[in-house]
Amino acid sequence: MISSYPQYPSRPLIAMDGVWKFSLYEGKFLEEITPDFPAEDRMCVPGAFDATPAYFCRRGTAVYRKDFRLEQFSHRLLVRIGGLGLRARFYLDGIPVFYTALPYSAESFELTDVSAGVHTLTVLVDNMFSEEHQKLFLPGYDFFGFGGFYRSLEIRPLPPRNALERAQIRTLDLKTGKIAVTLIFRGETDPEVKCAVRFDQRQEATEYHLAPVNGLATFETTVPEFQIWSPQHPALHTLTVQTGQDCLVERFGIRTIKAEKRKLYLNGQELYLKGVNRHESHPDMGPATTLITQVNDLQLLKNLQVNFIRGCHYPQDQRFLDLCDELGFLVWEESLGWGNTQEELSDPVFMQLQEKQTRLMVQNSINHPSVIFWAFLNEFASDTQEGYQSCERLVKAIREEDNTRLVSFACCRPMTDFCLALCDVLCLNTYPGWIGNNDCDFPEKITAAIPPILQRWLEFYPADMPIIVTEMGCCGLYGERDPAAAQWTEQFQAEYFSKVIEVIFATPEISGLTLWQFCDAKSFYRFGKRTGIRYKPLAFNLAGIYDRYRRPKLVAQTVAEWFAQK
Ligand code: ADA
Repeated sequence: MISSYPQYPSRPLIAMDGVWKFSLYEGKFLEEITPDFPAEDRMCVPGAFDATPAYFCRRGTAVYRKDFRLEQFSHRLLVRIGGLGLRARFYLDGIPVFYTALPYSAESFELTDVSAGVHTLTVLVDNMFSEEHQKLFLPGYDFFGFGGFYRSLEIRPLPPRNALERAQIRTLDLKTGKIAVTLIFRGETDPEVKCAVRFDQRQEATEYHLAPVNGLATFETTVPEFQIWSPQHPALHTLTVQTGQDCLVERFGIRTIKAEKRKLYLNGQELYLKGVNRHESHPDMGPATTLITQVNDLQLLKNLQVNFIRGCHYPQDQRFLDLCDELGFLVWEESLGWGNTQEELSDPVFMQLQEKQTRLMVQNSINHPSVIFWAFLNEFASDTQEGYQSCERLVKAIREEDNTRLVSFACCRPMTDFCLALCDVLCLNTYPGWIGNNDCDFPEKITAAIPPILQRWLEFYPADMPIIVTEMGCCGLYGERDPAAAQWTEQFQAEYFSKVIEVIFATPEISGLTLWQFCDAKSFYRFGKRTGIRYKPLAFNLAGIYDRYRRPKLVAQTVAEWFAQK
């Protein structure tokens, strides 16, 4: 996309971001609207229409329309979608060309034989919940299901043959800088394709004569004057591939990640994860956060002394991952899901879409050194047979796409789960004294209550896998301060976080802690999937260390102090 890797410098950009014609047909499904419906208002792309004042929280199908001009006939145009929700159908000059029901996923499709002149792209974007049509974003997930273009949209011409789609780069050897490169071509290829490969700013190129099989060609090489990527030294390299008519620039880092016994190792060195969960969410923009918000958030995360971000609970924006690569954050990326039940998991369409979006996520983010975990289905029914089958299927799909990262999911059923054994790391969510297990009276007994929980985990789970706490935290209302630390005040929250961090840090068998959560994030309005109205006051999950506008609560100082010590 315009501001993220991979880049295609030889393909002129037809910019589709900006202001589009727009109308919302409230309460209507996409199937009830045709592309000739009027679009009389205006809306921004990227942008979530239901975060804007005029369409706030409204659901239906929006007509988005924009013209673009082609100077000359094009055999192939590639449309790249950065991510949208909840589903959409694209029309070129009134003809349907693409459909997606994968919220947050980066996808692309081709337009063929497009004449010179002005063309109209119409997109019907539907944010209705529907058992039939929207399988992946279910009503009452504890984050809001927004409508619109969450991320950029762009069109570029493709060469007729030998179009370079991606180069997947995997570290083979840290000592020599040896890497494996898989070139992925899009569409037809010649039996032999000549490629010039360059690293970084170098002029000198190595020429390869590749014979793609099913659009794939691989080679191994070493990166000249390579540097190893780490959070302390986030060194990045670029790989430029040039064919007769096309050019692709990928950015990557050389690093390894491994789980062994109870430990994690980054580049062979023991790693402790000090993390937070982060939703892509802002009150004024919903998930269509600007680059400014993303940079600001990363500044705040640096201040918190965080080295790890769990991108909950959907595929991340490529621009955000680029920034994490540059700034040295480690990232957990997961596909879209939340508390999915036995019934949902046994729906073949749900699982087929799960697999599709999970594979796409891996393919899209494969070159980010920041991403060390692939994950899926937050808190699914991992103590059921359906859960086991789903987990097996997704783990297999991920490993087929990429076997160089850790695979797991965040589990909230620590003592009954039987799926984590299929993964690389035991990732557990628990909120002692806050959600569910109210086996302790907060705050007096919390310090004593956590060690037995951890002890039970350690006994239950095999010693050959690391354990991380993927969620722990509690709510605090920004601005509410109380000398006696009443529940829901900032003091209460700070006290809770301090106690849980202290205990987790003191448990040497635990390899990381990901606090719930970075900032308050918009949630369901009137009801929830498994939690009632009273759990999400003001339709926000209020467990943020910062409030929804990123104003620090007292806990921010607490976290920064603890994390600085570790
Ligand atoms: C769960 C879930 C989070 C959030 C949290 C809460 O553990 O994984 O997404 O909803 O509960 O605050 O209720």
